[in-house]
Amino acid sequence: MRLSRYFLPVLKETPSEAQIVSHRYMLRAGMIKQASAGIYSWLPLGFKVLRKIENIIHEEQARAGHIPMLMPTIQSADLWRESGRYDAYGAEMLRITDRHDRDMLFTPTAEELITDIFRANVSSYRDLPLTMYQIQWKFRDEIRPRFGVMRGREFYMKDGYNFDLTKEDALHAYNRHLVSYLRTYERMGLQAIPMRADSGPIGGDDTHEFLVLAETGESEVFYDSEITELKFGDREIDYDSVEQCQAVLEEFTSRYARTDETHDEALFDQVPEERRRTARGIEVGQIFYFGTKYSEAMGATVSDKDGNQVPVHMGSHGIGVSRLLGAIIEASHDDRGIIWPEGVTPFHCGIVNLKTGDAEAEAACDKIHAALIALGLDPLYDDTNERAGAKFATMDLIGLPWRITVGPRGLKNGVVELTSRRTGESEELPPEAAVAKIAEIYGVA
Ligand code: 5CA
Repeated sequence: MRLSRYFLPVLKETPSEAQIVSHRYMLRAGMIKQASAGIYSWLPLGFKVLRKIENIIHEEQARAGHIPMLMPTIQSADLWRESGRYDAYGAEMLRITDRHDRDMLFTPTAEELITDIFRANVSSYRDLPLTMYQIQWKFRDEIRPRFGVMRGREFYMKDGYNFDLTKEDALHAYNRHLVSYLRTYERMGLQAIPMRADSGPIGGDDTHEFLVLAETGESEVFYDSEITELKFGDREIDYDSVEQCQAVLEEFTSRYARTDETHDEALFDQVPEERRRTARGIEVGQIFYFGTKYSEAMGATVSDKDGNQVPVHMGSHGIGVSRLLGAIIEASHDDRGIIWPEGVTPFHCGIVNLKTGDAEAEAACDKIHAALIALGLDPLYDDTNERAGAKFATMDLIGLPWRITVGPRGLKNGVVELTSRRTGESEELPPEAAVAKIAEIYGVA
């Protein structure tokens, strides 16, 4: 993509309404624009990262055997009356009346609608287990929307729902989600720690939140520092294996890690003092097992092996897709801007032409640009007339992990410069070698 043809409305000034770094950088890098309180337009650069995050989630859900689908954002209140949540949800629910005076609402989550789909179509234990999920916009009329996409009113969420015959099966689904979430967040360059939490309006006894440690996090967290040394890495896992999923769950949840909602001082005191940590965290996901809460209320039953009608055991599993952009930036930035992890970067690398108008430099840039595209990569080529300093500042702000700098002086010696955004280190090498290195980094060599 040539920057001269792209839409990247970067801001020089720091917007005064933004209190935390991720919000400031998302506004300054031209990723989002507030439409009204807690509601944002996703400008091209922000939309690109949102899609990357979404794709990682889809890939990891497929790996775990979960089935994608899509439900509407506007739902009928009647379903929510069946579960009792129409009244219980309170002021956070945006209620709408249509032209026929029917009560509708903008979905804050979708346990009711998925349960309705299930009960209309599934009647036998033979069709279980079943896990379906969607990535869809949600609305919660938060009393204090703040920190940009971190606590929005409209936000993008992955919500998955499992249906199982027994509690045991449903707990396997819970464990499977925990494992797949560990992989999902690591692919985004994040360490998200599962912590025992409180279930709130979703209900149920078993629930873990996934927290990214960051000073600006809204939750206070207490944990054993050994937890931060755990990595899921690229281990192969059989998601159908109860034992394998259980083992990962135990490895990642046996040490003390809780949010302030469930913190237990006496238990925490049993952690060796030098390993006790109190910090703040951003909740980027939560998984729930709530048994038959919705299936009983809404009559979602199946016939078991003996022909008895039994309510199914369920859980739901959420990822804050739009919040993740903020969380990743909080975890990965410096005083010049964002530093995107390779897994979610909006463009794979930047190309900066130090001397626009110089025929040789332009030809070299064009060639690098074309070579990267031919490899299936997505570079951003700054072909504008800005000064070199301004071009670097923009590249640093928008946080592309790699930059190739092309100038007449280097070209005389047959080299361009390849710079890492994270370390700031540069090396000089021939243009073809720079392209080959980028290809290798992204695994397309
Ligand atoms: N039905 C369940 C699981 S699908 C559910 O709604 N869970 S939740 O309430 O925990 O939301 C899932 C995730 O959405 C949260 O972990 C959080 O990362 C994100 N989220 C929740 N509220 C907001 C908000 N106001 N703005 C941005 N993200 C949010």
